[in-house]
Amino acid sequence: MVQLSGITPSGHVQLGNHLGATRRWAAEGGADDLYFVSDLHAMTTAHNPAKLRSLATEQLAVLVATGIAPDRVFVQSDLARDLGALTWVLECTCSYGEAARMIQFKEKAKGQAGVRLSLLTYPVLMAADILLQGADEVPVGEDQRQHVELARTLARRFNSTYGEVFTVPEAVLPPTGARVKDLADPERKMSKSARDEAGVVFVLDEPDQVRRKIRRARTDGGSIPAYSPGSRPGIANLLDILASCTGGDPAELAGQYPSYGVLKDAVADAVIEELRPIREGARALLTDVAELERVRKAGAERAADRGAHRVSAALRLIGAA
Ligand code: AQP
Repeated sequence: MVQLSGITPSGHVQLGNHLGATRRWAAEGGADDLYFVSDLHAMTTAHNPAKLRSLATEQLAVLVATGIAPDRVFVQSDLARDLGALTWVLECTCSYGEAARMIQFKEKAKGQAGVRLSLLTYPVLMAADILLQGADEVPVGEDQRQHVELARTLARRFNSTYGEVFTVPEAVLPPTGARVKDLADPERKMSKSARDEAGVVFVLDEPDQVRRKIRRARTDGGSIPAYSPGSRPGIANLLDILASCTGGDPAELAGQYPSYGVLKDAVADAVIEELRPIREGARALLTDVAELERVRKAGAERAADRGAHRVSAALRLIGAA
């Protein structure tokens, strides 16, 4: 059983990515599961090439430092040729209407001038990501379910029209993990690409930066911490983060702190300790260029080997190569 999950280098890895996803990938992922840095997906809207390249490298280092086995990780663009070929095959298997129906496309394209064609077609690239690796399961939130459905449709259609090549993947719900909110605006989720970074703790932030951001976190009325996500989302977010880092229960933890200040210090300590090994490991890897390059190359080769026969079979059956 192969599960495939990705992280997009649309910004630096943040605490929510870590507590909600990547930490779990490292701790609970099956031996055959695959993880990738989806840098091609970060090109569907305006982007800076040099920044994107450096973010992709950084994310690879963070995933490995988090504890994901290096042979389970790869960078998407290292497979660009195979993915490009497979995307074309799948685009020739997909109707325009099917792509244009994607809710994510409609939402992201709304009000945007000069919408990139890739914003319309990226679900087909996502199908290629999944089908190339022969993934059985794709853990995704509600917003990406429709895209996995499209991958299923295209796999079935290709198999029945041209010949059996693809595993038909299934969307599975990821285990419910922490949903970390922005510290400055706790109604929104914490995001790598947030315009204002004041409320976002990045995994590679230095300890004093982490502490500063947590000390400035928005709190709600009242002075004694209580766990009430509906009416006091700021404090609830801090308690959720603390619980996620220390393993406690947020409602019970609330009673242990006499003031916001004491709670914030405890949250800062816990987050700094949680992120320390990742920051140190990733920084070490990022300075060891040869080692990081070796890990990257090995991951790319393994991922390419896993998929090569599917690309050549698909091209041959559809009438090319
Ligand atoms: N705040 C969060 N709390 C818990 N989990 C989160 N994830 C993201 N933010 C939080 C999970 O991280 C994984 C990788 O995310 P992604 O790169 O696929 O894209 P995303 O969900 O859109 O993440 P961001 O940080 O919010 O990026 P931008 O700013 O580009 O939109 C996913 O499993 C995601 O659920």
